[in-house]
Amino acid sequence: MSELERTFVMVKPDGVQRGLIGEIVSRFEDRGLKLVAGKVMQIDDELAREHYAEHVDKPFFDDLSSFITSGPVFAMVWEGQAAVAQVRTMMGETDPADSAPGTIRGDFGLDLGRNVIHGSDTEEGSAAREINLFFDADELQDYERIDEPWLYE
Ligand code: IDP
Ligand code: MG
Repeated sequence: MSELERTFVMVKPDGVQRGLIGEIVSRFEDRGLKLVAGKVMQIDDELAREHYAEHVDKPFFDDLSSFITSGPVFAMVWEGQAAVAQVRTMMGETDPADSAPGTIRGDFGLDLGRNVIHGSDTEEGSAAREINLFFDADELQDYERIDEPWLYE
C-alpha cells in the first residue's frame, strides 16, 4: 500500500437540498474510502472567504459566496490511498457540462454554478488547510475498516 491521504469533501447546498448526501457518501464508501469526519453545518461569509481565498478576486466570487452560504452543507473528511486525486476523479470536472457520466458532477449536475460537490484540489497542502478550516482535531476519527486487508495489498 502506498501512502494514505485525507481529503476535505463537501456536499454543497444544492446537493443537500436535492437529497444527494446519501448517494454521494455511498459512492465514496463503496470505493473503499474511509469516512473520518462528517457534519451538517452552515458556512458564513467569513468562512466562505477563507475557504475560497484563491477566488476572492474573481468575477464570480459574489455569486459563489451567496450560493455556498445559502443553506446547509455536509462537510466530510475521507481517507484512503491517493484519496485527494481519487475524489477529484470521482467528482468530474468543475463544470458539470464537461463532466463524464459516471462522475458525481456528470451524473447530478448541469450548471457550473450548481455543481453539487467540493473536493480539495491536489495542490500540496490544500487538503490539510481545508480540513483544519472545517474541523477540530478531535472531530477526526482514527479507526480501521474491517475490509482494509481486502482493499489494500
Ligand atoms: P473546483 O470546485 O472544481 O475545485 P474551482 O476552480 O476551485 O473548481 O472553483 C470553485 C467553485 O467556484 C466551483 O466549484 C464553482 O462552484 C465556482 N466556479 C468556478 N469557476 C466559475 C465560473 O467561471 N463561474 C461561476 N462559478 C464558478
Ligand atoms: Mg477548487
